Amino acid sequence: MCDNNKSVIIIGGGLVGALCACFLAKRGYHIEVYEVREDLRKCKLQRGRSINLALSHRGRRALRTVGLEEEVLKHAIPMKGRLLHNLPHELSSVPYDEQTNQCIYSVSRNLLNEVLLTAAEEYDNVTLTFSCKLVDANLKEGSCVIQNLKTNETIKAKADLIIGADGAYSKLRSQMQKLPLFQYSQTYIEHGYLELSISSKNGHMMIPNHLHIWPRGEFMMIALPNKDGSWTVTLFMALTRFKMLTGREELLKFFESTFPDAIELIGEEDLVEQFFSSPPSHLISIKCYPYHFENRALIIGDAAHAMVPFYGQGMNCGFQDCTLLDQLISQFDGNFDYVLQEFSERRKDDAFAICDLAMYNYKEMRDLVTKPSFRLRKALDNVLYSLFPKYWIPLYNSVSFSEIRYTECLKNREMQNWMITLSLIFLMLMGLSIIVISSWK
Ligand code: FAD
Ligand code: EGU
Repeated sequence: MCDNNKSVIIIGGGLVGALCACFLAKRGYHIEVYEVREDLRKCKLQRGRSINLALSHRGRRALRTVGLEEEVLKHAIPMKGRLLHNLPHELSSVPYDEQTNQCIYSVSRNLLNEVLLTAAEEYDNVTLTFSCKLVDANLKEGSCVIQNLKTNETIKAKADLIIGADGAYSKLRSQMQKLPLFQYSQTYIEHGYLELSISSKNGHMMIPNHLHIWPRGEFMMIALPNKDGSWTVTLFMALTRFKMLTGREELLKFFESTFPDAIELIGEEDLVEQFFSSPPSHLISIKCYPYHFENRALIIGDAAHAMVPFYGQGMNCGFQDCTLLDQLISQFDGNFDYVLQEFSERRKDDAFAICDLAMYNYKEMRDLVTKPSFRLRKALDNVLYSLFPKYWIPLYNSVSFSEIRYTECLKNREMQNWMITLSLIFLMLMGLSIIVISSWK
């Protein structure tokens, strides 16, 4: 470990905050992490957002760099393809990558968070403080006001750098929003989500090692496997539609017509119980810029770029923030003046691109999944990919299985669209000339 006298405060001991602590601890910075919740390793309550997540290439790279990939993958379940539940009662499997058998992994959010916190705590130069909330920050001074929720005391903490990894509703970002020239935009989408579960008792009815999808246009369900044989199902639906399902009868009627096979999987009683036990959650997409203030403050993860979950990239992208930050610290020899500025410059377009891609997918999913033209495109993508694996990489593939910058993934996609359009025009002209020539004769 190198000797480094600089101090860093990280706000938020969630996935990205805890990982960032590991990255910076390796470099010898003195780190204090403040997390508003209790230590989740001590209170085994499950609450909040998605119980499991899809981990892919970008996230794995970051974990590998801090030496945690193996440990995490031990507890993860590989998903080698999607399994579509189409109506009526038709299942089809669509592998992620037939060429190289790459897969994504289903990991428990809590387990991942535990592994990261424990790894961070193992460094002498890291202290984790729970039940402590950032309530105010003075960016110019590099100080923050932290409230201990147990004792109600507030303290003022100072550091060379304050990193906000405090999620989509970031308090540190709200301080940055007061600065001149700070750009900010947020969108709530019409859809909300609700988590249901398929017990380990029923889990055997699900084809293993897949991400299960029930695509229905206006509605969608996704299920990811858990280590104990159970599955976590996420139902996405317009919030207004959730409101319409007020009683047992309506709910079961809705499921019978929309997700008939899911009733048996979840279990009728469990479905009713789970559905009404908690309100649906909303989904927000946030873009902002810049991510830093002078050499004093930086926001990363959802605090910097919250996205809708329809690409499975939120955490992966946040983990990639840590990789980038680490690379920039190397490149600029730990000079935060350059590191932070460069971070904002380098990350902006990519963060905006993945937010756009995720939002685009939200829209696409609703009307395209069931359309033949969409399937045709998917099939075409795969044929071309198998013919030219280096040159024709389908979009989801470059997003989930490469570290190609998100902006490049998007550009690639646009280029591919052009090539398809041009080929179609070419084919039509060929066809036309054949008709013209043959009628001429
Ligand atoms: P968070 O996980 O929100 O953590 C922020 C932390 O900061 C929390 O622990 C919070 O308690 C703490 N905090 C907040 N305010 C304060 C404060 N004032 N003071 C102190 N602490 C504070 N991503 C994927 O990569 N793959 C997926 O499959 C996937 N699926 C998803 C499904 C759904 C339904 C949703 C909603 C999201 C999904 N995501 C997925 C996105 C992923 O959940 C987020 O991108 C990720 O959790 C971001 O991590 P974070 O650490 O930046 O923020
Ligand atoms: C949504 C909610 C399937 C976890 C996008 C695929 C997601 C995840 C897809 C959630 C879909 C949608 C991709 C991955 C992943 C697919 C992807 C979406 C994980 C284009 C826990 N999405 N998700 N695309 O290809 O690239 O399988 O809650 F249904 S992983 Cl919406 Cl790869």
